Amino acid sequence: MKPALDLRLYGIIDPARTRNRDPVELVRAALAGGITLLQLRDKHAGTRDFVDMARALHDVCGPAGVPLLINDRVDVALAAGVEGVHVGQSDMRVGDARRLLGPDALIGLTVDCADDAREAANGEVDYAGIGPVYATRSKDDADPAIGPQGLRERLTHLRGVPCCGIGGITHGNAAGVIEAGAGGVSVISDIFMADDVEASARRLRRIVEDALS
Ligand code: TZP
Ligand code: MG
Repeated sequence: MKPALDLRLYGIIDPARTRNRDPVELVRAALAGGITLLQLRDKHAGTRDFVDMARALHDVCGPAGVPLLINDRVDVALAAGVEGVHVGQSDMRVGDARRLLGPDALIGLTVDCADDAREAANGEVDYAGIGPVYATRSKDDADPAIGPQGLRERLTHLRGVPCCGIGGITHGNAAGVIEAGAGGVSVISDIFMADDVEASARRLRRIVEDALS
C-alpha cells in the first residue's frame, strides 16, 4: 500500500548542511519537532555510504511513521527499501522511476516552469516541489527565486497535484508560501542548520498549521 503523503513540513537532510552534526541525531530531533516527511539529499556521498545513511535514517523515520524519500538516486531508494524518491528535471524520468519502484512508491518531481507543471499533472507523480521560492544557499545550481507569485502561477498548471514550496523558506516567510497555495514547505537550512533543530521544526510546523487553517 502506498504510504500516506503529508507535505506540511517536509525536511530535507543534506549531510553537507548540518554544521558537522550527526544527521541521524538531527533527524531524530526534527521528527520530535513534527516533520511530516523526510528527504535524504547528498551530492557527494559514495553509493555505499549513501545506502548506509538511508538505512540509518529509515530506522528512525519508520517508528515515527514518517516516509523517507531519496533525492535523485532510485538505486539507493531500492537498495535501502525506503518509501520513494524525489527527482529533478535532469534526473531519471518519472515514468522510469515509477517502473523501477512500483505503484506504491512515493515520487516527487521538481517543477521549474509551466511545462514541468503540466508534466507533473499527468498523473504519475505524487507531489510537485516548486521553487526556489526564495533565494537559497543550499543548492549550487539554483534557479532565480520565483517568489510567492511565481509559485501561485505554477500551481495553476498542476491541476490538484499536491505541492510544496522549496527554497529559502524560513519562519519569517513560510506562512506566505502556504497562503500562495502550497500544501506544505520543504526546508533544509531553517531546520537542519538551526541551533535547536527540534524547536525550529516545531515552530515551523505551527506556522504551517496556522496558515493552513
Ligand atoms: N531545490 C530547490 S531550492 C533547494 C533545493 C534542494 C534548497 C532548499 O534549501 P533551503 O536551505 O531550505 O533553502
Ligand atoms: Mg536532482
